[in-house]
Amino acid sequence: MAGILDLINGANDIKKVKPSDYNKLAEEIREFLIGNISKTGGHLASNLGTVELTMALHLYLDFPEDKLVWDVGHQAYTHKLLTGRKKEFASLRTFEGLSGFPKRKESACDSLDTGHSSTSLSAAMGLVRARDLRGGDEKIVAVIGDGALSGGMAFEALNNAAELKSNLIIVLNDNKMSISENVGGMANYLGKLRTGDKYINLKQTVEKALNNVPGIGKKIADKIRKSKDSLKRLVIPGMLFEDMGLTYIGPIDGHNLNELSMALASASKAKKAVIIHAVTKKGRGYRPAEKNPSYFHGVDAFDVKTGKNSKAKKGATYTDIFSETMLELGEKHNNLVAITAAMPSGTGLNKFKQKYPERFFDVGIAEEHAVTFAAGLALGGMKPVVAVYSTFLQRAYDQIVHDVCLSSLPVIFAIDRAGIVGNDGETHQGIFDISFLSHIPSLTVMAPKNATELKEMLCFAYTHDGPVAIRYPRGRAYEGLAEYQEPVEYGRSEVIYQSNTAGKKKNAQKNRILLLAAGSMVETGAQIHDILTEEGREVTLVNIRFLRPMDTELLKEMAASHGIWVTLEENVKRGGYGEGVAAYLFEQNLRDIRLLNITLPDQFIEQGDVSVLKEKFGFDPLSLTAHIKDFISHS
Ligand SMILES: Cc1ncc(C[n+]2csc(CCOP(=O)(O)OP(=O)(O)O)c2C)c(N)n1
Repeated sequence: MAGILDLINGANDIKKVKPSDYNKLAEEIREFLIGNISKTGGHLASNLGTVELTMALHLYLDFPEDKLVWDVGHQAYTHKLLTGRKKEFASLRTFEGLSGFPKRKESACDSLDTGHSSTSLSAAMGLVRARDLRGGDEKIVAVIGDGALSGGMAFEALNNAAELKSNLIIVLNDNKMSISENVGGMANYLGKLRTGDKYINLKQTVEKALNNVPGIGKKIADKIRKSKDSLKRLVIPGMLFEDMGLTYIGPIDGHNLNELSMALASASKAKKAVIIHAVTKKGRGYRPAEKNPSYFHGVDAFDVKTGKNSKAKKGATYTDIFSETMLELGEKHNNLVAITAAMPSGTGLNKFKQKYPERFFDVGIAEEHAVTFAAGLALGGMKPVVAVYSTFLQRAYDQIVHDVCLSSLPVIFAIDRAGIVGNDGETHQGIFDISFLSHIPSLTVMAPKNATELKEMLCFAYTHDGPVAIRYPRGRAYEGLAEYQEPVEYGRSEVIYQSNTAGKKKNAQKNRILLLAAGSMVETGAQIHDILTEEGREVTLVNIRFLRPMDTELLKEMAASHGIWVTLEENVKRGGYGEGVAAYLFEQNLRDIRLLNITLPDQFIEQGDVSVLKEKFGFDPLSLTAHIKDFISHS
């Protein structure tokens, strides 16, 4: 039997649905989301929490003329459904499939490409100013979660939004959760608002009660109505937003379409920025997700009945190795402290948090603050480890340069998800960090070839007097090459396979191949080495270990014996290790050496399984070997 959701095949179709069917529609949307995400994986809990909110917004707005800006964008699945993308859900987060985030090229109803947190208010402010300059009349709404509101950019935008003299609606989707429990003073403040009485209703109740008091009552009610502020202060604590110059409506029930619609209607009348504080439940309507919203924030495919992940775990990940090593280091050194920007579980710091709660800091979605906070901790005698995903560290570039490296402070950056991360797509790939880190003076940048080496590098970093960044990829930690494990020595690369150079013909040097591989590419380099040596070529494989400083001593040595150099790294070309080697060869006037830089292309990399993407870019060992042979025969 056709359902209500079947009536919705394009933007604004929800307006054809009878109000008496709204609840049924919400139910069908939840069923659809649970069924689909259980097969494709994706962000479940956040999307289950925003069903009614999205419906209310779609009833209020006209697409694509009006603009709806989602913060982070992981909770926009219902928005996708209500704008005619239902059929594409089977391909969610797969290569060339439906994106897990808003994408302008996917739909005219998506007004901003997102994935990183706390950008919505700034972008919406820009849209408002542009509308006003153009003399337009479109509605502009930003939806921001309580977690995203902990990010610095959101505060900067709120500060700026207070100056607005035209309408901007900010829907604060407050579910008490970031990925994990939300933290910090703003979260506490929202908690107070949530548990306080509703302002709108209470104001009306107080006025009504006073009006009923014979004689003096009406006078007091009039007076209170005129001095709105004092009544607000009387009924809810703080009034932080109002004091800043924004209008605050709420808290309202974010699952109640009536309340949401009324709030939107009254917010639309204000010629300023209005915050609608909507309280929602993460995971709403699916018991396992309601019980464990953190786990169901982003999930792989799962069994709907049990909520259990249907894929078996395949051995330790780099995150697991980091997590274990932090426990060991924490036990040995009581000045070791750990910092996360709202990702205790994703970065593997959960165990450290449990064992050393006083030495663990979750600062909220605040990467810039996390880095400068680490600088302060280091100045105070601590050894801080900032555990962060490569893509989110992009936020804190200036803090790394200005606050940590300028003073050469001993801060350790544990950079997870470096390289291609897969299904989250362009916004989440960790493909720029070698470029934006390896030119910073005083910073040491490393990449481990396997699980053991990550541990060794973390131990080395603890002893090093200066900032150290260690980048490692998402997923399974490589266990191979375990027999090749020289101690980590500052600035020194590791020769894994040395080609035989004894008693060879004069011309041998010219054709001898040097593979200079970084991090995850050492495993690939070993496979390429095996194929090429099998074919009778002479190949040396070096695990470069240090992206900065470059081991020029080794390069100098290799220049005398190897005529073909191939660099391998999981980073874009510009600013990568390979370019550094090219500059070295140029500076040393080593023009006879033929150099091939294998990198990811200089472009944003779309979503897809890591293996699919690597194949697309010819990053698998067979394609790379063919590429190298082609280079040799044409250079
Ligand atoms: C700059 C940045 N840091 C970290 C993340 C990872 N991240 C994705 S969603 C999320 C939590 C967002 O919480 P909230 O805004 O409350 O949304 P909810 O999922 O609770 O609806 C985090 C930390 C990110 N997307 N961007």
